[in-house]
Amino acid sequence: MYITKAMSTADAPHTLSVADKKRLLREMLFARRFEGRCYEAYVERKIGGFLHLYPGQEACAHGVLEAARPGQDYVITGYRDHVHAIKCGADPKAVMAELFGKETGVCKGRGGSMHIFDVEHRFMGGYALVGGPFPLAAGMAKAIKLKGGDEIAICFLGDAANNQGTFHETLNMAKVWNLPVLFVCENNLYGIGTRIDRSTAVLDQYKRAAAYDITAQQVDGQDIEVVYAAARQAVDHVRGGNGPYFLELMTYRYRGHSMSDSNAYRVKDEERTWNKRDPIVMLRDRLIAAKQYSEKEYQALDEEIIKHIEDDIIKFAEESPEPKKEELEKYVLAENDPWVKGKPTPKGGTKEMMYWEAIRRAHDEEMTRDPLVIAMGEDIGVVGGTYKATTGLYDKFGAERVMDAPISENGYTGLGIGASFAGVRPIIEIMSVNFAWLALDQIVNSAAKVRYMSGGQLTAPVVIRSPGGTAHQLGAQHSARMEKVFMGIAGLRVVTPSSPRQAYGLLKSALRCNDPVFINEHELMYNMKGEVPDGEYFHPLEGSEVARAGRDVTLLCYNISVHWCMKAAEILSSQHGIDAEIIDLYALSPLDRAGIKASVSKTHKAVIVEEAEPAVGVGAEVMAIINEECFFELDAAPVRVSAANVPMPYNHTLEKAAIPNAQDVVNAVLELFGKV
Ligand SMILES: Cc1ncc(C[n+]2csc(CCOP(=O)(O)OP(=O)(O)O)c2C)c(N)n1
Ligand SMILES: [Mg+2]
Repeated sequence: MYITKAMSTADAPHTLSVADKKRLLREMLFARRFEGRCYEAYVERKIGGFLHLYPGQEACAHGVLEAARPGQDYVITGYRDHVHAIKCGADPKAVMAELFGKETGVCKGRGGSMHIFDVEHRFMGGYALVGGPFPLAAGMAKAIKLKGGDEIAICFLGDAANNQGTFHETLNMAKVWNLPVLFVCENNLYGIGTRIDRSTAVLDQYKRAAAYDITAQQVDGQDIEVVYAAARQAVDHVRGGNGPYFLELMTYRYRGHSMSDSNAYRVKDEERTWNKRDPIVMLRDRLIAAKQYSEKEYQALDEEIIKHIEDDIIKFAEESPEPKKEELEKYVLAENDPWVKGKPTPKGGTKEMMYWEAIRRAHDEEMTRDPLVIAMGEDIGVVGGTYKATTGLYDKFGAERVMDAPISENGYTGLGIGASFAGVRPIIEIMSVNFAWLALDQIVNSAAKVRYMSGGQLTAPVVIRSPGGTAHQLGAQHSARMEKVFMGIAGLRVVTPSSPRQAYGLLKSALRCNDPVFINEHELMYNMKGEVPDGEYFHPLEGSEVARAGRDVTLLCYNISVHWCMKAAEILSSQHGIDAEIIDLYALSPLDRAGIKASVSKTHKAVIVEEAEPAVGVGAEVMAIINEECFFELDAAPVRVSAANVPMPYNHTLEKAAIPNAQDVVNAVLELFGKV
């Protein structure tokens, strides 16, 4: 049995009025019955998937949010989220309809129990990945700070979430950047069936926060008056500009972790002890003892709530329509976003500049235009970026907008995504794409999915830039080409500039567009020179460019491989009389089906050139499109020129052998023409 010693009352002067206590009793009892009815609906198979219920913990959400400004403060939680959403102002009918998977649900049936969103009431979502909301909350706090508002961000999570890296990364950033964020740890002593003393070295969670020099307190989470008093202190601290606060609430869940959990791992004594500390019973009995309430009133209230849930809420959910199958793909990306098409090239001259200078210029122009555009990443501020792309911006825009991030890729990427939820436009630089593996949870599960799972309520308009590719003998862990990973993620746009003009124009459009955009740059291209329009230029985020018109064969390529193909085309033309057309696939997601089809249908032959390994890659995807769109136009089977399927070797000769070059492209074309 594990029972915490922390049953202290907060030493704060804040108290609830009798009227407030009665209202909170009603709200908590409603939550208990609502969740109980969810349980039954699940057994009846009206609700599917994972269902995590809240009985036992009601005083946590209600006590904290009572002390805050629900509907104005930004609130985010894990998957045990129904009650928090309702306390923020979500309509219980729409929450139940969501659980039933209906079109009238808060997220139009796209989210479900673990992903309740009600952005109108600033309930910014429930997230299923344990620890995921930490940096998102800090990001919303960053947005509040930048805009000068007096809201705060509140992050509710469980005890087990504190063992995730995001906990440590976020607490560090929240402290360093003095962010208005309140972390509420609902310590119910378990992460599924693993009791805290079997998984966690430091049992008192508030001590872990204190290690980051964050003000922290641990109180009894079963007593709503205690929770309220402590939360008032915490909220006042955060709203007062004193930085983050960590509030640990000792609590217990009365049901299994989720519906599939039989709860067999818990000791009866422990359950009995905590059952005696039921937050609803404690408040009710206290009111009755003070003669402010009667048993009869309570019975009547309970009956009224049960009837309301049945007659109004369940009925609404039952009778609501299902989402339409034809709308399956709605909410993946922003609809009709004008910036996707870019803008025509401006009239006037051009200027030669390097790739890094073009990126820097886009940052500078956009940050000058909009004070809510910020840049963040490792070494981008004082140093000006590993590849110089943010040179001078720190001096010009200051540390609040050009943020030197700690080495916490998942953390600061999540923080940028969270900031984008609340109106900020972050440009996140990940120093090398190899480090983006660490940020995949936030890119994939937060940025790319949030529009869909919220039924179109919330979007993450962030730009994430990062160089990939093989440079000079950087070895296996610094030579990744990850574009194929990103282009497989629904809800994320992927572009990859092959020239300074594209680097400038794609960043400008990406920043204005309402979708998350990953910009895949290349380590070897930052010093490449090219002409960039003098006027503001917005490159389309979809489509492809004919980099060289030709008759005989289509070379499909992107980023650095466009340059190999240009060289190869010269050789093919001058030495072999073959006129190659080069299609620059600067947009990798979505890929330009029409552009690929048009060129291959004209030349009847295709070679796809990629720097990455062939498996599950850009070439494989383009081949599938050729198959689907113009199989009968082909004179020969399409060919891929790809890297070897090896972790990149250090040795220079081996490295060269692993990566394709212009001659490999020439050879592939000659083979296709039967000339070798
Ligand atoms: C990243 C990740 N790892 C594992 C899981 C599986 N999982 C779901 S809930 C959970 C326990 C979390 O416990 P805690 O944070 O204490 O919250 P509680 O469920 O007690 O409210 C685990 C391991 C997950 N959803 N996400
Ligand atoms: Mg827990």
